[in-house]
Amino acid sequence: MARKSIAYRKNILKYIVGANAGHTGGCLSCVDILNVLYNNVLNVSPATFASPDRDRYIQSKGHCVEALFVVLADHGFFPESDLETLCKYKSHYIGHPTRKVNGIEQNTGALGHGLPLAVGTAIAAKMDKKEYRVFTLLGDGELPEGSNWEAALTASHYKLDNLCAIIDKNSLQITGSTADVCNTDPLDKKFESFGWAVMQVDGHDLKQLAETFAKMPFETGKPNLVIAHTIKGKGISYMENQVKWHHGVPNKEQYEEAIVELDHALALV
Ligand SMILES: Cc1ncc(C[n+]2csc(CCOP(=O)(O)OP(=O)(O)O)c2C)c(N)n1
Repeated sequence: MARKSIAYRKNILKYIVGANAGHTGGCLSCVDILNVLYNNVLNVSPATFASPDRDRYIQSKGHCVEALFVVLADHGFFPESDLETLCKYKSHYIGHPTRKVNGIEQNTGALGHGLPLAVGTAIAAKMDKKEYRVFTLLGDGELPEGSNWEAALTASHYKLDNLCAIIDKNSLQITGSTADVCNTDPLDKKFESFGWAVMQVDGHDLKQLAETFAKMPFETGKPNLVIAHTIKGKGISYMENQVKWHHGVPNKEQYEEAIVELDHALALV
């Protein structure tokens, strides 16, 4: 799994550089979470994607679709070579999730939509007496959107313990730190007061992430929140915690330097 995370990081950079567009920092902060979800938690595969019993994953921080594309390609939802068309004319592989791409559950990208969609899907599971679970990944910078808080209230009202929201808490958003742009801390206390069961993890610790998801439901009858503490740009020293890499694209030298760093990390696994 650790080797996969590094391979995913290399591919994220490769395809963002090929497209000359993408959300590099936020992809690198959430890719370990996606690794654990797709390789350890979700019962989704190309063969089961049409099944009504599949787990649902909705990526609310849709701008980081490149991380999701790379993981879906690894799982055979489409040939990896499709990603060479990323952000090219007439390609379905655009800069945000669209259901035109196999494996994508919901169109997202306008922040604040993933959690409401996930709540509706989790209510549907309860009404249909289905066992599937619904996961959604949010950025900490999208939490000022009011729709999140309506959804949070609704999730506890309907006792959606089949729902798991994950906040990729890298503490940066598009123009600065989340605390400066619109502070939403303390997230644990806010969600607890909305009736959620909250766990906090190191969002780059694959074992901790897997153990946390295995504990679902954290409390019977309560929606689950995982606050994943992460580093924007994780894995590339010159990108880490730098707001300019929110949608920065590495030039040739920077790309080569990043690959050297990742190959070095691979040799240590
Ligand atoms: C409704 C809406 N407003 C504004 C934007 C523009 N936007 C794109 S990414 C972003 C910052 C998001 O921050 P965060 O969710 O923390 O992303 P991460 O740091 O994880 O990449 C913003 C404001 C948007 N996509 N949707």
